[in-house]
Amino acid sequence: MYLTKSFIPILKNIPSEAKIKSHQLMLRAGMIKQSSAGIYSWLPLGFKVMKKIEQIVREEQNRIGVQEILMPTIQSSEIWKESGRYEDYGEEMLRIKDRQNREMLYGPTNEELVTDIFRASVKSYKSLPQLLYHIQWKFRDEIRPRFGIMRCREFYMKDAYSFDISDEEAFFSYNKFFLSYLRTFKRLDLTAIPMAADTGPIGGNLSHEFIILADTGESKIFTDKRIFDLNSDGTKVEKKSLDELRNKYEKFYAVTDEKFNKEEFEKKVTEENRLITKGIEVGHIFYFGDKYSKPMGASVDLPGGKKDFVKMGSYGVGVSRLVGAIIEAKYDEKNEIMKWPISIAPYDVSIIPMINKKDQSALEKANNINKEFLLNNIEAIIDDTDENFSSKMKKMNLIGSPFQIIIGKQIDGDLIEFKETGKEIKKLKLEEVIKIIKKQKVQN
Ligand code: P5A
Repeated sequence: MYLTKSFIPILKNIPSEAKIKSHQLMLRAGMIKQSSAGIYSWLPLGFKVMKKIEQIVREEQNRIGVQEILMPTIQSSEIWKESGRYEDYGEEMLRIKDRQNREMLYGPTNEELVTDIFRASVKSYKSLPQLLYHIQWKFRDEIRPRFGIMRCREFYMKDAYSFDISDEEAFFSYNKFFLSYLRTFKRLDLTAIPMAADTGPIGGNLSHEFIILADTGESKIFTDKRIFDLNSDGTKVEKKSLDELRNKYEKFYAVTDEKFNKEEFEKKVTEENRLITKGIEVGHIFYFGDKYSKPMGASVDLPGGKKDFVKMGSYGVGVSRLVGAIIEAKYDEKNEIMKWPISIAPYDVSIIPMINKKDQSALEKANNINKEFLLNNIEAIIDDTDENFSSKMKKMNLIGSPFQIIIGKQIDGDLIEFKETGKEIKKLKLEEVIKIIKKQKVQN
């Protein structure tokens, strides 16, 4: 893709409304555009990143056997009245009336809707467990939307729901998601720590928030530093190994603000291991038993002829929030360089030919390199403007491809000036460059 043909409306100055670096960078790099308070359009660069994150989240859900569905954004108030949450949800819920004067709403979450889908067709314990997810826009009329897409009103969420026959089976499902989230965030090159958390309007009494450390985060956390040394790479999905995995994490004190207890913290964590800091919540899992299945009558026949309400949990990942969270974690503020992990980078490589009206030979070389890249499934953006070197580098550092190729006026045989963004230039042959990029793509 040529930069001159792309729709990447880069801004020279930092917009004054943006208070944190991810918001600033997303506006400057032309990734998003605000359409009204807390509501954004996603432009090509931002949309590409979000779609890649979505795909990784999807693959990891599929891997543990969750089935993808798609529920609508607009829901009827009836099911929310059945569960008792219609009033409880308060002003965060956007309520709408249709032309028949029926009360509708823009879904802030889908526990009721998925329970309604489940109860309509699942009648026997033999069909359990059921694990369903969708990736869909949500709307919460946040009182103070802020930090761009980090806390906005319309956002993109992956929400999954589990239905089990007993508490024990339901904990197995819960632990499967626990493991799956550790894997998902690792693939996104993030260290997300599960922290015991409050359940708020979703309900239940077992819940973990997955939090990445960031000074600009809104969640205050209290933890034992040693939790960061844990290797989360559990691969077996057996009950016992999953219990062990969760225990491994829960052995360390790690809680959010609402769960904090000073006495317990000081008793369990020695002074040198105490960490009180801030983080960004990128995922949140809940176990709430029959909170929805009971009032909504979602029961199944048990082996002995009796009936029981199914035990449910729900599991959320903030897909759109992750775009900002990854920027917060990866942006090098001092050098003004963004480096996306290759698994989600909008482009794998930026090609920067130095050209002017008279001499276009570097662009020709860029085109030839790009032909080889296309054959090797490597996606490049070519800066085909005739701006000077430093302004080209500034733009490309903002776009954040993991690799850059610089083609100067002096074209040096078949060697290419290649670098990992933010690192030293190396002179390599095209085959070697392709090898390096492909290797990183495979690893991720
Ligand atoms: C779990 C799935 C739920 O809604 N119901 C279905 C449960 N959980 S949650 O914690 O409230 O949200 C899940 C994740 O969504 C992201 N998120 C947001 N992202 C951007 N702007 C917002 N206003 C917003 N609210 C929630 C978070 O990443 C959260 O962990």
